[in-house]
Amino acid sequence: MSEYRPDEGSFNVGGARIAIVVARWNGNITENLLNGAQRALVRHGIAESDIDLLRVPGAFELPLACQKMARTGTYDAIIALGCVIRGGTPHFDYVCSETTRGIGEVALNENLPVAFGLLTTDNLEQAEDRSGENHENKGEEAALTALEMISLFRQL
Ligand code: INI
Repeated sequence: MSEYRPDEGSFNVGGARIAIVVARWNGNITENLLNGAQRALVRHGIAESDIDLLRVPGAFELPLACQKMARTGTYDAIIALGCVIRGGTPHFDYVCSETTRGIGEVALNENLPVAFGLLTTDNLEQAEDRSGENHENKGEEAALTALEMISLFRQL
């Protein structure tokens, strides 16, 4: 059970343009994260025509793709979605840590909200639990976080 719910009531996001970058690895999970993110954006009044989607091979490719999207200067926020499931090798740790570091770096370097929607789980069951059609969906959570950050920065 998630301990955090974004403040859903009061977003100032009219006209916002958002890029979603989604990894194809574990695609059955990441497509559900994408559905969750799109649901949340549309529910908060973001026009479908203001949401652009870019698919990349795996989580490791997310940071560079987010950076490319940021540098178009088109978007108010970017949402990065991926899923890394722990296997028997250290590969999991390398992919997770580099993806996490890279996404954080893009946000700071590009001065843009980049929401971190990377599921990192021990097994498929945990990944399914966090990508279903409910408020535990981490894609939805990432989208709400992006909206909150856009809204917050408009107040500054
Ligand atoms: N990429 C993922 O998105 N999830 C994974 O679980 C995963 N595992 O387990 O290896 C994964 N690896 C691929 C990686 O993200 C890159 O696409 C690849 O290394 C090529 O750069």
